[in-house]
Amino acid sequence: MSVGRLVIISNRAPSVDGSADSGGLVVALKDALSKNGGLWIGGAADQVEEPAQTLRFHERPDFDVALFETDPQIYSDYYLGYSNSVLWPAFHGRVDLIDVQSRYASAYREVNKRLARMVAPALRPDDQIWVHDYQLIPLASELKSLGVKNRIGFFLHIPLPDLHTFMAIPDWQDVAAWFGQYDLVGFQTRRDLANMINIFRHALRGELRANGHIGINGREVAIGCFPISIDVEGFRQLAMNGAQSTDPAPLPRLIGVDRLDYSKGLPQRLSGYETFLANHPEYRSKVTLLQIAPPTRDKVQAYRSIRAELEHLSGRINGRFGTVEWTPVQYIHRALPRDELAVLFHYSRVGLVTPLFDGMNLVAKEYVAAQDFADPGVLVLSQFAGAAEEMPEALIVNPHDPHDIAEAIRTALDMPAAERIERHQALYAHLKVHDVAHWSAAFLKRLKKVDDLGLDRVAR
Ligand code: ADQ
Repeated sequence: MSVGRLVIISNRAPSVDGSADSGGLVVALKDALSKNGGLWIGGAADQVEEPAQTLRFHERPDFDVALFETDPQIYSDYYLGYSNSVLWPAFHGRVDLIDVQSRYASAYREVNKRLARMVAPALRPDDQIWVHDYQLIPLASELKSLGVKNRIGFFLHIPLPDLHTFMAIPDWQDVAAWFGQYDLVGFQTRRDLANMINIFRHALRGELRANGHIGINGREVAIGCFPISIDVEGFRQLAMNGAQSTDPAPLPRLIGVDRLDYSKGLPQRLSGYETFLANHPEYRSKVTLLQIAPPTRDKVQAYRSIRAELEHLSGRINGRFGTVEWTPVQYIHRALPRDELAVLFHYSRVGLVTPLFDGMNLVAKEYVAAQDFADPGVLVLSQFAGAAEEMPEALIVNPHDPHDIAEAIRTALDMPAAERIERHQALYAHLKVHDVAHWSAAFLKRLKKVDDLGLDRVAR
């Protein structure tokens, strides 16, 4: 059968005029969307007191964008509340940070239900639907209850925790059942995939089939691992072009670039750097750590706390080791343009990517893409970043152990050029093939296969 339009649904839509398309997901999906007159449905940037009851359509030359509006209070309970104060901490293994409020759970269900009511009339029978991320897990269930028959795929950008952590979510069986309503559920890693199988088994008596599908109550759910990536060539070009007109860093530099989020292990990273300076006095005044961490979700208490903790820690390290001429930690808390980031990565001797738990972590891939082939820097990568499954040639660390981080920093700084080149070549060779276009093509191919299989079943 012919493939119809691709319909992407996500919490935030791309800009309606294409002006802010540099984000990875838009770049990744642009080609697939423009091929068959695609549609991207997502939340409007601003909430309004009297939201429209239908989608607002905008035509772009490459694909259409349809926005949905939400009331500010409901949006806050859905987005900051259930999505980012229940699901985000639970899925990142921080059950201590879950903030259970019944109005959060009902807003989450309500937004998904409303969205489904707006989306259903806009669909055509041969549309392929691809829903993104944890804000929209119930959407397939809501669409199907409205009679939508299209195949629906889902991709989870964040990690899926183990069964017992998942069970800390109130009504966790409902969340598992929502996943079970998709035709294809995609994850970043084999780790997440194994957790899904276990959760399906316990919550829904799911049975793993030989073809990798899970049988749930007489229907089949395909699951798969599709590690997301970046526009490798594009990012490399940014770095190389920028480097031509920029000077290298005056001292060997360590770099960290993260949204300010407790999952990113920033205090642990700074402790690791502090341990490194304490244990290796010969490096004092010889290196700097540049940490770029723009605040996000700062209406949520846990995010305000992490910011205060980081400011305290960087101040302490600078106070303890700094001199009139040398500042050990430079801490910038705002976003930088991508071309500036690319050059900063290019001229940094060590990339520090040490999350406590992360779906993938694109910074790890950007750092590798931005390196000079002849004199590359070294990636220090947490064993808990999804990226660690694909990047074994990085120096893999336990982000909870400051001594492990400290020793990896020393190893990276002392590493001979031949070893740096060898490790980088292996990392880059993998990355070049497994870029973001590879990711979206793999997911869509699998969704199409599920679609074809499903139609076969009906035909027989
Ligand atoms: P994030 O948690 O946002 O994404 P990440 O994968 O690292 O994490 O992506 C962050 C992006 O924002 C990168 O492209 C990075 O360069 C950029 N960025 C970070 N700090 C910046 C700054 N100061 N200025 C400018 N840009 C900055 C979620 C999941 C991840 C998963 C992605 C994609 O949490 O695990 O890899 O989605 O699926």
